[in-house]
Amino acid sequence: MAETKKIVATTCPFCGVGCRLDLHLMGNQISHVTTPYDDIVSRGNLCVKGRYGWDYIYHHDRILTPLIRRQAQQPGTRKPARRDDWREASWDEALEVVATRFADTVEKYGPDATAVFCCAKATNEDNFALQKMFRAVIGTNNIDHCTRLCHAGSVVALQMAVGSSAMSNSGSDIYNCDVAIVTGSNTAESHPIIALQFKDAVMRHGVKLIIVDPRRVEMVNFAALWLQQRPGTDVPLFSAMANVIIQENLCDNQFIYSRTENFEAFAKAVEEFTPEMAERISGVPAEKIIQAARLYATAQNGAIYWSLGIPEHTHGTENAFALIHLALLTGHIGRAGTGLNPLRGQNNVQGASDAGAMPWDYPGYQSVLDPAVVAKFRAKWGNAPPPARGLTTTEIADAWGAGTVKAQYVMGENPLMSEPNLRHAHHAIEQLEFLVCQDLFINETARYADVFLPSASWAEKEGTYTNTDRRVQRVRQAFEPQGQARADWKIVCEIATRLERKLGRAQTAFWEYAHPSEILREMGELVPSYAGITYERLEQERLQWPVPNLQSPGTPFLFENTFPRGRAKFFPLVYQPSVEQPDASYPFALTTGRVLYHWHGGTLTRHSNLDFAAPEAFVEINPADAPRVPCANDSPVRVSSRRGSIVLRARVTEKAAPGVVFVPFHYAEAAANTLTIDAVDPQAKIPEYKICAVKIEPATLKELVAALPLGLEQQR
Ligand SMILES: Nc1nc2c(c(=O)[nH]1)N[C@H]1C(S)=C(S)[C@@H](COP(=O)(O)OP(=O)(O)OC[C@H]3O[C@@H](n4cnc5c(=O)[nH]c(N)nc54)[C@H](O)[C@@H]3O)O[C@H]1N2
Ligand SMILES: Nc1nc2c(c(=O)[nH]1)N[C@H]1C(S)=C(S)[C@@H](COP(=O)(O)OP(=O)(O)OC[C@H]3O[C@@H](n4cnc5c(=O)[nH]c(N)nc54)[C@H](O)[C@@H]3O)O[C@H]1N2
Ligand code: SF4
Ligand SMILES: [Mo]
Repeated sequence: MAETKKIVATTCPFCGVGCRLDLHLMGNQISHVTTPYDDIVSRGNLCVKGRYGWDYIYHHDRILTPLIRRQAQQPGTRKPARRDDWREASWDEALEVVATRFADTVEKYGPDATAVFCCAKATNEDNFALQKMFRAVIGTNNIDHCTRLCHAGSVVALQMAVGSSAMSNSGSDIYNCDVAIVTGSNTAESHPIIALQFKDAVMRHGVKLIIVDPRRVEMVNFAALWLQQRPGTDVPLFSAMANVIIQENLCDNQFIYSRTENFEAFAKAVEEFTPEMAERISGVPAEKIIQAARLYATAQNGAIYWSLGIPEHTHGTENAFALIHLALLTGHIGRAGTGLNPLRGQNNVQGASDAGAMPWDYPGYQSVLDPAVVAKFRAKWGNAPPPARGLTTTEIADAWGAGTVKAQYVMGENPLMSEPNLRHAHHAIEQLEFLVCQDLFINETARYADVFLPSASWAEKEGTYTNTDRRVQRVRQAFEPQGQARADWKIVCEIATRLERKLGRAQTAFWEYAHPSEILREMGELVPSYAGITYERLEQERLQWPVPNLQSPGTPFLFENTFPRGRAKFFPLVYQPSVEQPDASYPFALTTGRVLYHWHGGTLTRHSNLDFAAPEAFVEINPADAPRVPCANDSPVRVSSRRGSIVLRARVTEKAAPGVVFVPFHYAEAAANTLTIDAVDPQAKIPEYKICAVKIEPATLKELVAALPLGLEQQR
């Protein structure tokens, strides 16, 4: 019988741009993927990941049966498993083990001896259910996800300065502005379809881009002005722009007077940040800083877009403040074509945060410290933890090592590739008493697990993602889960029910959802900005929150008349250098990040055809620096920091600034996080991924090959 052909409209599972994907199906097989020309997000274009990168869902390494470790693991001697160390189990047995071990931990040590990593790749509904289980059934706020490793500095600064942490405008809003600052963003590789719109806006609509980035990223080719600063010097650089704007009276005084507070203290503090002082620290010529300040301040509509070059520092929160100040000084906020726009990374990191996958907030950024909020959630769910902040991702990993968190639940994250200073992270995870991982693959972290629960992929389940524009979009099931895989929210609800019974909790929290639309409805009842979002509406509309009621058309840009905290607030800043600076022993600054073809720890893309396009790790080094190693293009080198070393190939390129080398963190066999430092921003708790000190020495081909076979293969 001929297979039936059909097309299912869904949302891309990779990045926060959130392009629509039309899956062309032959039975259970996706034959190819397209996107409509009139789609509001993709506008007819997809990058290589959305177009071709989804084939990992059919990879033979995918786990489609629950697994249990044959041998019990003891704290302190927990070892990564090989294939033979697992046995297949029924769902009933695996779920029972997980519920029993968590219930035992809670009874023996209390709820805060458990913790959960939620998943910015899973749906709003998956994450809402998971954080609800930990709050309502277990009773802890030890709930976090990769947002901590990502835009945490931006989130904290925006919350403090304006009272809302999401992007104020949209990616495609670039067409409405005349000048945009784009900083700390390798947009062309990390948000490719937004980058395409930026390029189009430059080439056909006369938009001027001010690119501020230490690397010669592709967007520099489209820049009216490129400021190439030393990593870690954004506070003096952007504060000097503020200084110029005030000195030359390019401020919007009416806006400052009517909508902000603390301007005087800020203006005083910014006096010392002269362009000359910023030049000395950042290496950017004072003249260029002045030019950039004038260009942005005198624009009709000026926008700021940024990504991880800003928050991933020990002073990431201050970096974000320095950008926020520019918008507050000039009044470039609250209109189309303006705003403060942290480009969010994962397909659903905005949604997972909205859904409460965070230790300091219930769903909808309602503080865990507010007794009224706690009472509201307790009334709805029958139980809630006492008003105290839980641990963040980075603190949870430390608590494994300290033995205070004993049972860990990981849904779709890979801390043993994504955390900084991996040697420390490996040591910490060995101390756990119980670890359950729920994923599509046995990634580097799941190799340490006691129980593995196989999740359905995005193509096999229903739900919603919220993209970087705050746009809530449907994920639609194209075919039934393969093997015994189950949707994340279903797995969570099963465990929650069992846990309620074991812990003798009143069975008030309702876990019998028939469909994820019921979970979103519950979220809407608790989160005002989601109140008007329903699956029925999402069939017709692509709503951007806040959507306060069923009549609201959504909100394309925020802060038109007021800020959630009333007046926006200026924060006087001082310059603090990065924790680890290059010196005689470790003479290069290392910055880490992404390439177009790969995704984070590589679990997805290294199981995809995309791996053929970028199969090998590399370190980018400037041609002027290569003789210092010495190395030639493609020759093997050893990169070492005070924490570890890796062997990989040199890529000699002008994309790297002199003195600054770049390593992508996608490759297990040369994991960049072996090198990075685990110092964190004291306010946001985000690690300093964007600068540490390294040395580089020639290595042999033999040493390069010794790092193989690939980390992913070692498990066989
Ligand atoms: N292909 C691909 N795309 C992705 C991802 C992926 O893994 N692969 N991940 C997604 C996720 S979760 C995220 S959060 C985003 C991240 O998106 P990006 O932040 O664009 O990604 P990075 O590669 O980390 O790039 C950081 C940028 O900051 C610059 N930078 C380094 N140090 C500094 C500094 O001190 N100051 C400033 N101003 N800039 C600096 C770097 O040169 C680089 O251009 O990408 C998303 N998109
Ligand atoms: N050196 C360095 N380190 C970094 C960064 C950096 O710039 N430099 N960036 C940081 C940033 S911004 C981020 S966001 C983190 C990312 O860090 P992580 O979130 O730990 O990394 P991912 O590789 O995206 O892990 C996602 C996992 O989810 C699984 N998965 C995918 N879809 C689903 C699903 O629907 N359900 C379930 N249950 N699982 C699923 C995948 O198989 C994979 O194992 O890394 C951080 N680490
Ligand atoms: S830009 Fe992002 S959302 Fe769009 S196709 Fe590429 S990875 Fe997917
Ligand atoms: Mo991220």
